[in-house]
Amino acid sequence: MKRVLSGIQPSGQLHLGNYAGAIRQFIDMQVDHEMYIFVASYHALTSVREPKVLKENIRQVVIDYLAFGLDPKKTHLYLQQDVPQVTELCWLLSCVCPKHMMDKATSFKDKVSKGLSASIGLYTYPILQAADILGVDPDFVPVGEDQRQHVEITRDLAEAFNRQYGPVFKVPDLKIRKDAGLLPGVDGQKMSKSYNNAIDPFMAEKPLRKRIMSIVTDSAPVEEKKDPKKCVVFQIFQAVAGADDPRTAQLAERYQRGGMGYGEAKQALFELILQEFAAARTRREELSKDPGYVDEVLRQGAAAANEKISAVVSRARTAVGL
Ligand code: AQP
Repeated sequence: MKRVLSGIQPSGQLHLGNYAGAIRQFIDMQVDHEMYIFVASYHALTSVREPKVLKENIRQVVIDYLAFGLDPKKTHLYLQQDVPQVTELCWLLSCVCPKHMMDKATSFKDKVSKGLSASIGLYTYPILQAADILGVDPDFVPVGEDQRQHVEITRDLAEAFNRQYGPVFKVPDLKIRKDAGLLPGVDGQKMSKSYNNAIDPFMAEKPLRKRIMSIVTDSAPVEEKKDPKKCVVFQIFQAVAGADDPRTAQLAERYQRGGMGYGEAKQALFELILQEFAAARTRREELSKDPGYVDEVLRQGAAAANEKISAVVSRARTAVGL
């Protein structure tokens, strides 16, 4: 069975971009892959400086993973801090990482330009990510489009290490859903936990509707024919329903025909989200009341991940002469 590794930072509430770009792939792949999915808590230290907030975020990401449909019988779910050998692996990889490899990473510049502090942790973040990935010898890394460059850096680092020390790391393949580009947020920029533009499908109905009604649109009048591909409301609808879903084709047709205002499209998106995530919303409430179950899932997930990473770190230590 092919193995899969991916993670999400607990840097805020998960959103439809995380779902469309990453989590939906995890749910599809867990059917016939060996899955390692984690909460990237060390990574979140590059942006979250409030310990209480970080703790709550970490717990919420686990609950949300489970609510969205990750099944602990098929997926090893764990917290990054419960697998601390990733930091040793990160160091071993840092020592074969040329500085220019980090200089070219665009996410550092993007995040600093959006106000994050330019820490060394943020700068070398892709090396820790490479350690997370290479630590479990995965075949595939499913991520959203914005993570493409980071997974390519992981591949480059694995190859650099293998060139120097012999074949220690398996070089994994990137997996990006063909129909999922980068999902825009309510302001039309990349939907992101930290840009205050995200749609959280677990919001209470009233604020959820308000959020959806705030999505930016152009000022085209109701009667005008519209290009669905240029509209953020449609892009989000398509990401939730799926590109091949008849509801997506129907809405596209309404745009193209004219006679539909953006308010109507937003209402359709609101109803779609409530419908698509009804079961997840109920599950999330139940999980919030069962901390013992969540703890046990994490304990078992960490045990499985630690077993894998111990073997990889041991291989890497021997290779470098430690
Ligand atoms: N807008 C998006 N469209 C498609 N995929 C997305 N992902 C994130 N935003 C979108 C995918 O979700 C996974 C989680 O990523 P992460 O938490 O490690 O970091 P990120 O990509 O930086 O996510 P955010 O929400 O933007 O977090 P912050 O605000 O903390 O930077 C990844 O697979 C990502 O591709």
